[in-house]
Amino acid sequence: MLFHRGLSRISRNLRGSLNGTRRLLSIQEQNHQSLQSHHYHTPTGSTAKVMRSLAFSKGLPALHSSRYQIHDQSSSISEEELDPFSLVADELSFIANNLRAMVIAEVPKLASGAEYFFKMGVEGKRFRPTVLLLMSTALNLPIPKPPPSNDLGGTFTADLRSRQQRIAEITEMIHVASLLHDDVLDDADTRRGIGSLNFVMGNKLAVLAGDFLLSRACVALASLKNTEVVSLLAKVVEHLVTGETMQMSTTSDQSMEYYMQKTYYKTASLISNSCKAIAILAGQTADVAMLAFDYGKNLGLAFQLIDDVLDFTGTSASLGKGSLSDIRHGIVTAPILFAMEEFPQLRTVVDEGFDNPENVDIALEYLGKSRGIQRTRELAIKHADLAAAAIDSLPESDDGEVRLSRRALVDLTQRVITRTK
Ligand code: GRG
Repeated sequence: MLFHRGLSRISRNLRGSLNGTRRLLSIQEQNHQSLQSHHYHTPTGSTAKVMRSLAFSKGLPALHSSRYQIHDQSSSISEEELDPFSLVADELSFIANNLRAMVIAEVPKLASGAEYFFKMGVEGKRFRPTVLLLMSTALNLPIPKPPPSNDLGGTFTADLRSRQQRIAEITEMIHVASLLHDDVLDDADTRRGIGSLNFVMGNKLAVLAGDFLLSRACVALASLKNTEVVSLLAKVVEHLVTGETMQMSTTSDQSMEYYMQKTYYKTASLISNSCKAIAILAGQTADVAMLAFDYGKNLGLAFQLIDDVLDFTGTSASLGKGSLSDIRHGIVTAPILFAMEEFPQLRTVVDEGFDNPENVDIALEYLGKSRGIQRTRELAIKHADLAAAAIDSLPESDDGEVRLSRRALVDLTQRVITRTK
């Protein structure tokens, strides 16, 4: 029902922007900067393929900063503004209600801990469910072999959307569980503009509430009866723990490669594997599933790289305006790692650690003289472009909703790199 309302909203939007005869979506490549490539251990086969196809068909090093235009035969008109979040607004509130229902617990204290970040007004940006719902529509393609309907206990298409919505719910629950545990580890006192759960109700309850959310996510996951999807999301939890541990282990191996691997585990694994799960539930081919994975992985990496810039700059462009929370916690991120490449003497400061506030000031001074912030932004743009390229490599579709959702996913890659909070 909600889905159908969502679809008619999409159709209305689409009629406005795609009305007329045959149209061609094309990429206007803008960014002509050659960016350094980094290798880290994720299944990057199709990303590499996408990069190669870009190189041959569109000419590297031009990376598409995804300024799309619709060519209406001879004329060319810019597309109207698209709000990815409003395309799935109805479904997002449906999911928010489901989440509140899923975290009801026997013991009142546990219930109030578990529901803490699902209450109205503290739901966060709902970035992950938005991506997953858009991906569900973007992959609404004919499939080679739909599973027999009795495997799922209902008709395939009607059930598919609710199974994909469940992935969005599970993903959000795992995300919130990890935030609760992260705040305990960081001894944080705020989250999403309110007191963090550990600050308000203590560490013990925050850990238990995180465990409880994780267990409810597991129950929901098991109900999907798809072992491949269960394996993907179980792996994500392992990645979250691995990433968090890599971040807290002070190591002399403060390299860009280590940082990107940690970032994949901590931030990008959840969204990339969830995107893949959406494709698998739809019965899509391995190639399509890998493109969905690549989109999520690169979007997640771009998201975190910008997060790391904003930690230094905040909403303004000037250094030191951010919360400086990472560096004060001794966490070395991309801007400092790039600055270290230009000023090797910065390594001594990094190796000493940042318990001494003077070291924070020295590091900021080097960072200001370096291209660290700029190179981090460039790397984020590179990953945002790879995410957009993964969407462009999906099998073509004439379906209006599919095309609009793909545009929205590409639009999100731009929002991620231009965001200021
Ligand atoms: C209990 C599953 C589980 C894991 C425990 C602590 C830990 C292991 C993992 C921490 C992973 C973590 C907190 C990664 C941070 C990812 C990140 C960038 C969060 C910020 O995401 P936003 O900005 O948050 O989307 P909102 O508040 O908008 O949802």
